[in-house]
Amino acid sequence: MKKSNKYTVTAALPYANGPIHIGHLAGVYLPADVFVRYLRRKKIDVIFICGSDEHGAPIAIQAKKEKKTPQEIVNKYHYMIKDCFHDFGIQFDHYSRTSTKIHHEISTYFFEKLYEKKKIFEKTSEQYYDQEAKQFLADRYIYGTCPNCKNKEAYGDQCETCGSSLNPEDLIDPKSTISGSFPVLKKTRHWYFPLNQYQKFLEKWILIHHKKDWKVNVYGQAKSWLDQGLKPRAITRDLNWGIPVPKDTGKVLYVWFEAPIGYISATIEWAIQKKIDWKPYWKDKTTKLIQFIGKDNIVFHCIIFPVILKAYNSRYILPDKILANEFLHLENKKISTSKNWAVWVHEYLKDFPNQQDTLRYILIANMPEKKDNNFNWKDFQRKNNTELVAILGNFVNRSLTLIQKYNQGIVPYPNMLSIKDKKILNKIKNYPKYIGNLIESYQFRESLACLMDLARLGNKYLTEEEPWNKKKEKRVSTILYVSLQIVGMLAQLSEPFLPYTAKKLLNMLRLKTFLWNKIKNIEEILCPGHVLGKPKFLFRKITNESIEKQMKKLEKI
Ligand code: B3M
Ligand code: ZN
Repeated sequence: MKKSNKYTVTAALPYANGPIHIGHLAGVYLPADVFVRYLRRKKIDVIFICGSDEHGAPIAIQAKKEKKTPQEIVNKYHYMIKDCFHDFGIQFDHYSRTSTKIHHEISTYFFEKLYEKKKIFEKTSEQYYDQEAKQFLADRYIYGTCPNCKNKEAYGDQCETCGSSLNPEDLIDPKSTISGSFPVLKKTRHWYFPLNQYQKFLEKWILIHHKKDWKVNVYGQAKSWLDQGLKPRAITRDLNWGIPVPKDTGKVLYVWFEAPIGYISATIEWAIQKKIDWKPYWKDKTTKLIQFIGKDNIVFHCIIFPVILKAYNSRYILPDKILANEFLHLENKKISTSKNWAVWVHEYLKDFPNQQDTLRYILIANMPEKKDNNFNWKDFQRKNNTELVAILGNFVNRSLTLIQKYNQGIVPYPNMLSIKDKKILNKIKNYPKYIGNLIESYQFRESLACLMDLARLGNKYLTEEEPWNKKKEKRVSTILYVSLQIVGMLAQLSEPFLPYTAKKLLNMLRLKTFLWNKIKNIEEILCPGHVLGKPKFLFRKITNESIEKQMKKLEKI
């Protein structure tokens, strides 16, 4: 990892129009959380920023559906989402929201500055208008067939199937999502951002500078947009829910103009609370900006937000990495919030109390890093029972139970180490580097698999050495000493992935969390004479009944 003073890590601001589901976690929030937890263990100065995206058509459409005001909708879901992330162990430094005064002020200031610098221009054009609803239609107020992948429910600003960004006029057979009617074209005036003037800058920044180090899916989408040639894009909307356009009535800032500015306003809000300077996190060129987003947000983060920062030109840093996973499906069908085809995280936490790490494990193990992947309840049960319980949990429990039985819970002196013992003790010292390198290259599935290899290595060693059949021999102490070093390493290295398990295990071992670099260089994690705590089971089996209950819930949909 190239030397950097600070890291600013952001996760896409979820629309506050509904709860969080497993697709959100696997796509955006879990990889970001693993990455930040790891940076924190390297004592890197990192801030982890997120918040609720509270404007735009998705909110107003949900408000209409629930017969509530947009403010009532965002208040309901903002707190639900914030609590859900907290209860699932996603450790943001600050989770804000875009309806805050500070965000309104900063977004308006960005707009005014761009206006003063003549970076935006006003244009009257014909836009789709719903004569029944008496409303202009943009973004999710209009849907139709995607010109690229023929998805019949593509929105006016993006297609959730192929992730491409669209304009309403791109849609085939457009219809109003409000009244279902065919819209007419009507004149309206908006402020536009001349994206086309930044074509050369973006080609250099993305196609040359980031050609090698951006994920293929991110680079590919950004490239396809650049290859089509950038066009001016409206940054205001004829809506009444959102951030008002200065000195203009009935118009608000386009949600995708202001929402990414939410990363900055949330940082400022956090820095004010902490009484520290926010600018190093956004204006120090040695700071790395790492952004975790959903696949359908790629263009907004690779093209629009960087260009706004560039045009604003106040030394803002640009994203160093933009990580977008592919989609996670549920029982081989696309997760759909509107059809309620989802595993809602708040419901999971109720049905499987204190089993956050089981879901963390399965979602990281199945993370759709390079292609869409699938979550199914049978696999959830199988991975928990045959990997977490039978390998990681079993190895730890056997080691700690035996040490209680044979040595009153005290780490023994190793006596004579065999060649095999020495090889294992040397081999486990490489795991902090193996796992760290994989996390630093954003290979989260691989890094978790590496952690499980360490657990398999311990389990295999204990099974082969059979200390329970050598009760009277000195060899037992050596076997348990080696096993405990592996247990200690697992306790230290599991934290970014399985924070609840790591905490439980470190308590049992009466160990503190070490810095990652200390684990790499330490001679032994558990020294002879160290008194261990009482062993408790780390995981419990997932029963057929609990899975059948989940399947029944899905069958009713
Ligand atoms: N609210 C997420 C979405 O498209 C969108 C992200 C904003 S990040 C600034 O569902
Ligand atoms: Zn499409």
